[in-house]
Amino acid sequence: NAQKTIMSQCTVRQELSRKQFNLEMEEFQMKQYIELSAEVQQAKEEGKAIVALESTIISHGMPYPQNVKTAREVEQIIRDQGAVPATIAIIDGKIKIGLTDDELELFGKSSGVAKVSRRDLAQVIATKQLGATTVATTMICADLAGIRIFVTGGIGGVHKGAETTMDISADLDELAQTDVAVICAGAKSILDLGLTLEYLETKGVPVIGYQTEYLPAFYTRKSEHKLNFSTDSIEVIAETLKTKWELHLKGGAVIANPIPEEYAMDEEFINGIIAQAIKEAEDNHIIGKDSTPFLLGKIKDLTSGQSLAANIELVKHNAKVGSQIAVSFNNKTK
Ligand code: PSU
Ligand code: MN
Repeated sequence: NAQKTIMSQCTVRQELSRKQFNLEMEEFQMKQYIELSAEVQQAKEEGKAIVALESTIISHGMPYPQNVKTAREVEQIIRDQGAVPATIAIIDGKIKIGLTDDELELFGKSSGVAKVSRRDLAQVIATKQLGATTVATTMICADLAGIRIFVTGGIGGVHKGAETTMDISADLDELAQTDVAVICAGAKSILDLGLTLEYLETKGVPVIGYQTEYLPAFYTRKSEHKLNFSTDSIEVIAETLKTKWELHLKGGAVIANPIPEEYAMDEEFINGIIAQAIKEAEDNHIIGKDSTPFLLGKIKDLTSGQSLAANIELVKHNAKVGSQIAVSFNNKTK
C-alpha cells in the first residue's frame, strides 16, 4: 500500500511538472514577440505604476507635428504623476512596450503605418510591418506585458447606421475580454453613443463616470446618456478594478473622464460638423478600418484645427487622471 501511495504521488508530481513545463514554454514563445523599453523594464523591476498608451492616435488620430508633440507631453504628464508611460506599437516583428523619442517621431511622420486592430496583429508582426495599435490591440499588448491601466482620447464603438453596416469597433469586444481599464473622454458622436452603451452593457463592461453622471461625448462634457455608476474618487475606481479582477470577472472597464470645461466645444457646432463628415464618408463609400480615420481627419479640417486643440487637451487631462488611477491601483495590488 505504501508503495502504491508513493507511485501515485510520483505520477501527480510528473503531471504537475509537465504542466509547468508547457506553461513555461508558452510564456517563452509569447515573450519572443515582446520588447520592453529600458524605462518600462526598470519600472517593472521597481514595481512602479505603468500606464499604457496607444499609437493609432499618433499615426491616424492627429496630424504631424502636433501628434508627436502631444505624445511626448502626455508621457511627461504621466511621469509627473509618479507613473511610467508605455506607448505601444509594432516595429520589425516586435511588440514594443515603451517607445524611444525617435520611434515616436517615426510613427508621427510616416505615412505607411498600418492601423492594427485584433484582426491584423499577427499578420503585421509576422510580415514585420510598421503598425500602430488601436485601443483593442493596445489592450491586448498591455495585457501581455502585465499592464492594467491604459490612457487614450476616445474609444471606438457602434457606428451610426450599424444596424445596416454592422460597423462595430473591435474595441468593444476587446473590452469584454481583456483585463485592461481604459481612461478616455467617452466617444465621439461619429458613433451612436446609446448603442455603444447598450453593447457594453450586454458584454458586461463597466462604464464608470469620473466626476460626471453622463457619458461624455469627447468634444463636449455631456451626452444625453446617463451612466449607472459615477464617482468623484480615484480610490473608488482603483478599488473597483481590483475587486473586478480578483473576482475573475474577465474584461476591461471604461473610465469616462469629461474634457475640462474650458476646452469643451459648442455642442451644436461640433455635431453639425460631425454630421457633415459622416455624409462625406457615405458619399465616398468609406468603410471598414478606414472609416474612423477618415471621419477624424474630416472633423479636423472642417473645424480648421479647433477640434484638434480640444482633442489634445482632453488627452492630457486623461493622462493626469489615468496616472492617478494607475498609482492608486498599483499601491493596492503590489
Ligand atoms: N477615436 C478617436 N481617436 C482615435 C480613434 C478613435 O477619437 O484615434 C482610434 C483608436 O485607435 C480606436 C480606433 O481604437 O480609432 C477605432 O477604430 P475602429 O473604429 O476602426 O475600430
Ligand atoms: Mn469599424
